[in-house]
Amino acid sequence: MQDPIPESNYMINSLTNRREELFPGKIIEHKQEENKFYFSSANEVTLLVQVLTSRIIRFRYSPDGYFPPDFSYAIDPDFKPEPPKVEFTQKPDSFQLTTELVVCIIQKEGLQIKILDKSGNVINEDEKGYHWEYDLQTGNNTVKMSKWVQSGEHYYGLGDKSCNMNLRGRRLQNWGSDTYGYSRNSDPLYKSIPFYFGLHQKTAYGIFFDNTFRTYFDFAHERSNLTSFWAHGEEMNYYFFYGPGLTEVAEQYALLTGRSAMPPLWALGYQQCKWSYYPESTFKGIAREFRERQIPCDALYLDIDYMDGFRCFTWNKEYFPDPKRMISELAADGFKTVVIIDPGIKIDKNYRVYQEGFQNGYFCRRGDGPYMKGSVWPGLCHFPDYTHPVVREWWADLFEELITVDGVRGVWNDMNEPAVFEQGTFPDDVRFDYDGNPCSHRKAHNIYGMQMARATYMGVKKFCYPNRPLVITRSAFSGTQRFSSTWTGDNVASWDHLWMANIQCQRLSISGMSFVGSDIGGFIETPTGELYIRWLQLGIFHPFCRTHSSGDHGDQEPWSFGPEYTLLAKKFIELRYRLLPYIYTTFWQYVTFGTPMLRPLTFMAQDDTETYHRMAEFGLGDNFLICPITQAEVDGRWLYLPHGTWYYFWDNTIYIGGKEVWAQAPLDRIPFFIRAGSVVPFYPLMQYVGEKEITELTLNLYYTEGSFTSTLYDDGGDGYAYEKGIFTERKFIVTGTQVSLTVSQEIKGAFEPTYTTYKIILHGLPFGPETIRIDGEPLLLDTVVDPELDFEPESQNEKFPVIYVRRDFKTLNIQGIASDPMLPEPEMA
Ligand code: MIG
Repeated sequence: MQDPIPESNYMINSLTNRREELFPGKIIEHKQEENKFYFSSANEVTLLVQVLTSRIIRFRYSPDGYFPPDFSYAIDPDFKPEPPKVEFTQKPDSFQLTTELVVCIIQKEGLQIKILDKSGNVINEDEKGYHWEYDLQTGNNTVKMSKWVQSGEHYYGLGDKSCNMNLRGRRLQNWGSDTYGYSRNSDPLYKSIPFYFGLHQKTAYGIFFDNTFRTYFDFAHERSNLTSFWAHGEEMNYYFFYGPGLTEVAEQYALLTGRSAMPPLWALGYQQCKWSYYPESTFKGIAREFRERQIPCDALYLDIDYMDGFRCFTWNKEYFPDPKRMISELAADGFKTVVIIDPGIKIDKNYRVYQEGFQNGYFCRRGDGPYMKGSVWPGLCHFPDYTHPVVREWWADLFEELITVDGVRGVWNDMNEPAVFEQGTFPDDVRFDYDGNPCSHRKAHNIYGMQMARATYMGVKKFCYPNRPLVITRSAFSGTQRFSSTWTGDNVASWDHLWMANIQCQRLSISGMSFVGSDIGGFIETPTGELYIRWLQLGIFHPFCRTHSSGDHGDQEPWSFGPEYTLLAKKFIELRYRLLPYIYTTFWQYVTFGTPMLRPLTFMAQDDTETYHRMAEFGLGDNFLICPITQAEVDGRWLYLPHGTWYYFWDNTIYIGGKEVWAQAPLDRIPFFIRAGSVVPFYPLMQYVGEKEITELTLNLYYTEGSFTSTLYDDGGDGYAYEKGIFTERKFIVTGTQVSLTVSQEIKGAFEPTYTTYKIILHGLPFGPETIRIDGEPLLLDTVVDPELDFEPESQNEKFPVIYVRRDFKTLNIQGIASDPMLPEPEMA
């Protein structure tokens, strides 16, 4: 059905299609139920303001005084905050709700909202505020919200967008789409995350518009002083989050929409994929090559050709005669096998999954009754209605054999926008259960992929137990992070796409989905060796690290580009494995606090307005700053270092941040900085997670003057004991002066790691160590030995002192004499 509203036109309707905009009248009634405040207008509009916490406020509007059942796929069912203290007051023209952190003013005439902080600064303010249009064709309201742009305001977020980080001046929409070979500014893409950040006067807030219809966001695009958002149905229902930090806003959003569980550690290793590796000899050949070349790798993927005629949950027995044997042989060599599963179920009377779905009514139906048909890889298919709880249970159980018999360890969900050949997606009239709130595709489209990933997660989790599951999905809605990791879809082997991969992953990370990566090297076409290496250098700093490409375009394994590039690929994948304990700790912070793992520069230095238009630089966790090279044939780049003192990882040059610096980065380096004062844990080199028992953990300590605290989380890397508190959180508090260095360790938790010793490598010490004490006991100087090279030859770290200490030490104290000529003077850049 054609929507008569020109999609590009919101506030200014075209004259021919003009519909009446409707507005609330004056508030004539109000009531309070605990933390819920209802305001009703003379024309029956009702506003429900629900104060969830001192910094999260929900606004829900009904045009006719009636609220449908309160149901959302996005909100984490475990989010049940204690209602906060709210003070309610009435003024002649307005009502006022005051929490510990914000003041919310509701205008009596028109219901406009204004939110201020406690110092009286306006954080967010409605222009027209809530208004709507009635659509005779669909019976839906187009629900709208308009807000003033504050002076100097910038906008970020919205999940999967390939445009510049800062969204001011743009109009974007959410309608999950299969966008093969998309480009910079293509919109919409695969995922729908209707959540944005506003930042002005160095203060941040966020808005999550919890509406699954096609949504639009206009950030001062149509009118330079207005930001608006609207949807083609359902309610105006949004959440306001107060920061004042951008990171705090991201954490509030993650509290509300939920957090991921800890992944199995192997899922943070390097993963290799291809459309497609088959038959068995090819697949195993790839595995053999990794081990022969000693390039670490944990997971190998089977794309659609492993199936029998693309029928989900079957095997092509010609290519893979004995999957169970093959997968267990690979497992013996440390490889986990991940398989793709699409939503389209082939219409085939002799196919069990089809039969079960057909007989039980599990497939989506057209408005007039018959099952919906659409063509995808297997030919004509029906599609499960994952919005029905019984269908999700059925779907989850379909994984039993793949996992418990065949030994598959992870599942990859694709085509779940949902994508249909020729038509793009389902027709609008297709019906969904929507967990007991029946609706059409207009409403269910954007959460279809999420509910598929959810059902898949239920199954993979159940059958992998006691191991942890891995699910990866292409489509997603807000909250999908509770079930799945994700990737950025069908990108292209081009420098521009490398640039985009950086922006998209950062943006997904601040939008609740940190477990994210791109197809390293590009999915479509073939990268040059140089592009592949530059991409891999970025990819090892993304939480999800996988090379994937389409088979029509040549080989794309780490060794596909010639010996010189193979060496470089090996070096960077090795670095990934050394960094695993740091990345795992960062993942735990994300799981526990909702903190984005990838942090845009502005999130690292919100007080520094220089950062507001920069986007290439990003943080991974608390202590790293990375900036990829996205240009051919360069030896380095200019980048902006946030304030503070930083070590250049490759040569330990010390840089002072708060300015642009040049990072020398020929093809064997990526600009990678470590914050002074950090303690960065390194694993010994492994070919896959769990290859060796770790008996000694390396801690790279980067001297700082003053004090800095780093975290190390450990829980053994799999299983669920961590949920019962069997993990350790270690804090290293580093305090340096010109002639001394103290490290205190605070340990929380009951997990016993396998390592009993730390090997501490001291970087940038400005003095020669004279005496060393560990918990008061002297440690003989001769324990200070030349370390073996712990990572890179060019770091000259054979000159750095190394100390071996027992794992659970409390205080390490090093006293020195200033400027030992034996040690290199830190070079200042
Ligand atoms: O129509 O399964 O994005 O990663 O290799 C293409 C084949 C279907 C799209 C995915 C891609 C995958 C491919 N799929």
